Amino acid sequence: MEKISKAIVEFDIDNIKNLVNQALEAGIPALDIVTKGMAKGMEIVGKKYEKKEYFLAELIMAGEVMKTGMEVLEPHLKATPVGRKGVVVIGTVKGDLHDIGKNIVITLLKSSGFEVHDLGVDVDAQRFVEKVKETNADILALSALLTTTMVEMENVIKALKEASIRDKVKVIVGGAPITEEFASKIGADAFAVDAVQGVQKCKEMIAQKA
Ligand code: B1M
Repeated sequence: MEKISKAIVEFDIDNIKNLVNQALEAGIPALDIVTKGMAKGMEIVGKKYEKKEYFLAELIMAGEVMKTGMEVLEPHLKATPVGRKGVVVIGTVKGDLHDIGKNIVITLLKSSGFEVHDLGVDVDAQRFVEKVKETNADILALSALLTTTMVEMENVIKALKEASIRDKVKVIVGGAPITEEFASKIGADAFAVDAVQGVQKCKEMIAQKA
């Protein structure tokens, strides 16, 4: 796992698939490889960026290495979904281009039986509203990684209210700068610290709706 984390920190894109396969062969669960291996590497990259040891180019390279590793892991994260749990619309809010965490959330939601509509990154409030209406979604999941874009989540909730559909859809928010306090301040229904908790909270919200 240390080697995997190091491969992210040192942008070893040529080796990441091998290392991930080795970890799988050693019996390490795919989800642990994501959370205890690759995500740990990303945390180190983030710290190096804060200390100005790394710059934007390094963030991009680390992101590419993580995505390459995820290509190997995704099929292993996909369990056979049992039944249809509910419909989720998900996206990264306006102004924000981070999608690695969101994509992990999507993989786990799908493998738990949710029908997921991914709007991608840099999604404006109106687009979320349109997609929720179009799909009759049970849950709207918003992701933000920047302190400058997390405020956009509140605008999405306002837009849902303006469209008179706030009571028809549960809203869950996640991403590194998001806290429980922030979620309740902006009127979200739930907050998730990571992808596993995100899926758990989505299941709970569907159970409450039923
Ligand atoms: Co960016 N970046 N970045 N970056 N980047 C951070 C977020 C930063 C914390 C780095 C740092 O300074 N330490 C910092 C934000 C500071 C702040 O706002 N306080 C930052 C910055 C400043 C920037 C730029 C402004 C840099 C610049 O241009 N000068 C720029 C902004 C671009 C923009 O968005 N407009 C930028 C750009 C980028 C890249 C594009 C190069 C790249 C992203 C590539 C991509 O996503 N395709 C990138 C990366 C890779 C990072 C770091 C290093 C890693 C993010 C990541 O993928 N983590 C990041 C540092 C860090 O987070 N430590 C950083 C791994 C991932 C698995 O975790 O995304 O947190 P995470 O997702 C988790 C949970 O948060 C949660 O579950 C996920 C899985 O467990 N979760 C949800 C997320 N969404 C959820 C939704 C849910 C539930 C749970 O709903 C149900």
